Amino acid sequence: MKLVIAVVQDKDHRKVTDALLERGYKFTNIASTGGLLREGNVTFLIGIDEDQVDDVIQVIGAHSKTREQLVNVFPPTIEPIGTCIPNPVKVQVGGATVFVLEVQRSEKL
Ligand code: 2BA
Repeated sequence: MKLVIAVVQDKDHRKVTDALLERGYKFTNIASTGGLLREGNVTFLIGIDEDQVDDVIQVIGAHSKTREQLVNVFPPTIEPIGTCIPNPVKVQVGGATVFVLEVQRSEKL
């Protein structure tokens, strides 16, 4: 058995959820926050058989868009308070960040 962990942007999580449900996958959604942007995203935990991994990744990828977002980066020099102006920098976010882990044991008690 495998555990797919997929971090999906908030804007895409409904489409990913619907598509996974349509195909009969079981999963858990966890509300999460990106370390860099500190914006909400959704982490899917999907327990599946090994032969379903490629299909799950394809489904997630098909419903996760790449977007550009601006991040405020503060200059490295220490300025007196009030004069520190952040430089907005564009970063590409998504489609989805996916990890596939081996599951040693799974029980439903
Ligand atoms: P965030 O941490 O908010 O990152 C948003 C985007 O900022 C990332 O998009 C990436 O393009 C950029 N970024 C983040 N950290 C960076 C760094 N140290 N250097 C340069 N650029 C950086 P994605 O790669 O599509 O990631 C989207 C979200 O997926 C991330 O949100 C985070 O919540 C999660 N994620 C990405 N990589 C991860 C990892 N290795 N481990 C755990 N979570 C990860």
